Amino acid sequence: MFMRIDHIGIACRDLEEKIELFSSLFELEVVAREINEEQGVKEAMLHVADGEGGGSYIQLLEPLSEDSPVGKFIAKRGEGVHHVAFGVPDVEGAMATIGGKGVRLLDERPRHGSMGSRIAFLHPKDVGGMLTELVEAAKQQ
Ligand code: MC0
Repeated sequence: MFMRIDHIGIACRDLEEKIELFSSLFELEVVAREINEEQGVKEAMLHVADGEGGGSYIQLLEPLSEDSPVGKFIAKRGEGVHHVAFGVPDVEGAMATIGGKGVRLLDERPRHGSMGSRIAFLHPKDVGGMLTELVEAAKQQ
């Protein structure tokens, strides 16, 4: 079920500066930008590759406020890898399966994620210290 990495989320203080860094270092292109008020982030998706089930991306995240999840993370740990997101075909199914293994779900139901995806987070303390996101990519029209 957990068949691919959808994206790696990177917490950054200055989105434009880090877009410049990642696109010049790795020749990645920004394919989407969004402000997600519910998650408290301004973000950009940089395309890495396409694969079975969907693409993979570097996701750059700038907090909208200091008391948002990414704002608190930067204050505590500084900039860097914030979470790893697995692409899944059915996010409710994945939540039920992994919740059944005793992992705490941070979302009772899927929320809105990048590029029209549906997402849910797992508690980092139950996943070896890694904040984990489940992503059901938007269906291609
Ligand atoms: C916190 N902790 C982490 C962590 N954030 N561990 C690994 N990776 C992270 N990113 C650890 C802390 O160090 C602490 O451990 C413990 O978890 C509790 O953290 P806290 O700071 O006391 O508590 P909170 O209130 O900050 O909650 C942390 C929690 C929260 C992970 C539950 O940030 C959350 O619900 N995150 C899910 C939503 C999210 O992150 N949204 C932003 C990305 P110690 O040992 O010190 O007790 S939105 C996104 O990515 C969307 C746009 C998308 O992909 O489409």
